[in-house]
Amino acid sequence: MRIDQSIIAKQNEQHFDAHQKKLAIAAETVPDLESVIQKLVDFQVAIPSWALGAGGTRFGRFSIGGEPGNLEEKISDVGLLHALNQSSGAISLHIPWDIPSDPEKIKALAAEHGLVFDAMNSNTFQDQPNQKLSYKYGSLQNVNRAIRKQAIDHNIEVIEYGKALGSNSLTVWLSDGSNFPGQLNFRKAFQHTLEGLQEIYATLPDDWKLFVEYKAFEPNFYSMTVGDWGQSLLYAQKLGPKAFTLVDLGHHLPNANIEQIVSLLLMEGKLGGFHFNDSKYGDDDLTVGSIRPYQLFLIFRELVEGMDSRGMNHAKDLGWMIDASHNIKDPLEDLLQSVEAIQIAYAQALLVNNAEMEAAREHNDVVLAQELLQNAFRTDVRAIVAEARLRKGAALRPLETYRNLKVRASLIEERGAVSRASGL
Ligand SMILES: [Mn+2]
Repeated sequence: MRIDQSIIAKQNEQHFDAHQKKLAIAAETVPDLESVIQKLVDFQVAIPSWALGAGGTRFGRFSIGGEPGNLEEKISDVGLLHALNQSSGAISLHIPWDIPSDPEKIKALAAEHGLVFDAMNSNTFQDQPNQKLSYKYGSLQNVNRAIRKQAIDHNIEVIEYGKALGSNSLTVWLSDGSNFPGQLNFRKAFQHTLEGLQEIYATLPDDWKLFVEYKAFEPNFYSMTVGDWGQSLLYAQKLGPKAFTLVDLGHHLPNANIEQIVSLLLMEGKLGGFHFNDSKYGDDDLTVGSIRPYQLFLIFRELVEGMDSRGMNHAKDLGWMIDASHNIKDPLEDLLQSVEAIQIAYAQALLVNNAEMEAAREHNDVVLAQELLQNAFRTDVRAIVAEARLRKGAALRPLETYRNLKVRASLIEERGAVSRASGL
């Protein structure tokens, strides 16, 4: 299924007058409206291939119907999102779930949908059919050199697939760690992992980046070998200038101050990419902005301020991606909600006046500093985000348009009610 731009334009007609009125109100409160709109026009968020089907928990999985069954269908689903919001112009692949049998053909198909390939993801957290050696006791940290070598070779293979598709980054997330005290020598586990990452890093093309993603717990519950931003930063610093830390919002212990982490990583030039989701407890992988929208705003505020202080390009210099899972929602609806939540937080963060904020801080005016943040957070920027979409030929109301066009029903018609996406 494809959505033609003329259909979207037709859907937009009925909302156009109401939109203009809301935008005029927003224009009165936002001094630099055009610049905010332009930044939103430029901003793209990558969609992971594994978020397009229903996700499961340890207890069960409930198919949504019409899920993409192969890489071509996954690309087509991201194409649908991109047609609706013109802000999801990249797809992130996971190997071996998404091995492209004919990279040139896959690249051409993605281009037809206006998509490029974001970071490639390797997988050494589960055993594949016909795999020689098991990752039961870890991959790069493993005490067995042959197992480490297998994991290294896999990552190098993922880089090769990425090169063929025009990607330029590799995200390594390791489930390595231990479940019980005494199981691991922490220093040996770290050293083995570092040596493995060094071998992978050595094969990276010049214009590539290596993202080291950390996670506090799960699947291991006593220790994780890349457990927090300090460990990730340590690896990234030892690896070299092409290695960066990747922050996944769900990968922290409860109540961690993620905005402070982001600020310091940016200061060190070591923040590489971002995985958006939301959570109440742990790695819940819920819709972005559904639980803690103020935290999301505070993170974006540090991102914007930190990138500006280093003269970075908001749209290009960091990897922006959603990493979520959908147990009970239509994944495409969930992703439309997530992209919108990201754009809203980004737009609100752009409204904070840095000079006023710094002046308030210099005077220890705690109250004013808080007011400046909350005034921005409490500004309704939805019409501004919609205007950015409109200028790109996207839907004023993506979710409503998706429902009006009965996209899920068409996908079920096309692929069947029991189709199941590969992945998590
Ligand atoms: Mn992630």
